[in-house]
Amino acid sequence: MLIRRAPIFRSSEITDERLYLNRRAFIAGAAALGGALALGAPHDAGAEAPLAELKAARNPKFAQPDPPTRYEAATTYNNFYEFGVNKEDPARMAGSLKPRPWAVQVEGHVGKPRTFDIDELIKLAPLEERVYALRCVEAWSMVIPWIGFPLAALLKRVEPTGQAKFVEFTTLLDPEQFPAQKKGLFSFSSLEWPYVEGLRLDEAMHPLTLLTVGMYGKVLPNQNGAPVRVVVPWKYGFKSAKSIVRIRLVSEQPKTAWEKAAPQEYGFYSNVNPAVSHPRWSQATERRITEGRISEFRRRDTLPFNGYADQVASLYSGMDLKKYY
Ligand SMILES: Nc1nc2c(c(=O)[nH]1)N[C@H]1C(S)=C(S)[C@@H](COP(=O)(O)O)O[C@H]1N2
Ligand SMILES: [Mo]
Repeated sequence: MLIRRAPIFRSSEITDERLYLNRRAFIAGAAALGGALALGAPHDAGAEAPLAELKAARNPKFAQPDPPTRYEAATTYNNFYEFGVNKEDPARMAGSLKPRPWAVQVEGHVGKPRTFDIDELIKLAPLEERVYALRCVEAWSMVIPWIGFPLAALLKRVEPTGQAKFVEFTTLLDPEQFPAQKKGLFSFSSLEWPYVEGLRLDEAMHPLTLLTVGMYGKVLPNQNGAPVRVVVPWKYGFKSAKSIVRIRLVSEQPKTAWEKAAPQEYGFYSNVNPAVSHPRWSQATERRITEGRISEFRRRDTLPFNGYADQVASLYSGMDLKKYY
């Protein structure tokens, strides 16, 4: 019999962001008065280095009714388990990640396998800015101006063969850069490393699926997945793998890190679906973390496919989305 790991996302994590951001606001206020360092605010010098600007024209086809999430929230309230399981860990710890030099291997069932240096990869197609909502499985969401180009542009370049049915994404494995990958550092078991995610080929080729290299007019902060990640806006956030080193076209459905950890909780498809609850909490509503004060986070109804149903529902016609969660 398989020994099932304990579920990793704790139910407490789905309600604690108010408290968390209140503490941030308190620290920021204290800093204005007398210096955060004197108060022992957690900061890692490496994560504070100014980021290079990355300009891209906004694509007006991808807009959101809500204003963007404050940059401060989008870069200090993160899930990136390679840096630890707490929301503040990535911003605090991400200075150890070195996003240059960086190579991305694109391989598998393709006519032209190739390794791209990150600086060539960025130039493969025109960069554009798209405002997408990203809905975390923990029932919060953010509105972020991402910068990138459709993943399809990269995939077409390597010429997928008829055997390619799925695309597998693999995050860097390097305990020197990702402290939580060090064995024995944590008393509980987290995910199996490296982080692996996957999409069906048609999902990966869909024009909404963005190969992402920046946000808010800058290159990606380390804690958001530098130097390159995907953003798949109609799926729960964990499908959007960060700090990718390998993209492999395969014939079988990849085994993802979250499925291995808790298959009853995190399915392969993970399309945002208010009608299908997570076993431990509802997915019917979410808190959208926007620009407002903490007290203004609005709970809103979660939309099927996170509001992108018009564009993607047809990918799943005839499929039982309760079964393929
Ligand atoms: N490699 C890796 N990618 C990851 C994660 C992770 O822990 N490791 N967390 C995922 C989850 S759960 C979410 S919600 C998004 C968060 O992206 P953001 O921090 O840029 O908002 O990243 C996803 N990508
Ligand atoms: Mo998430």
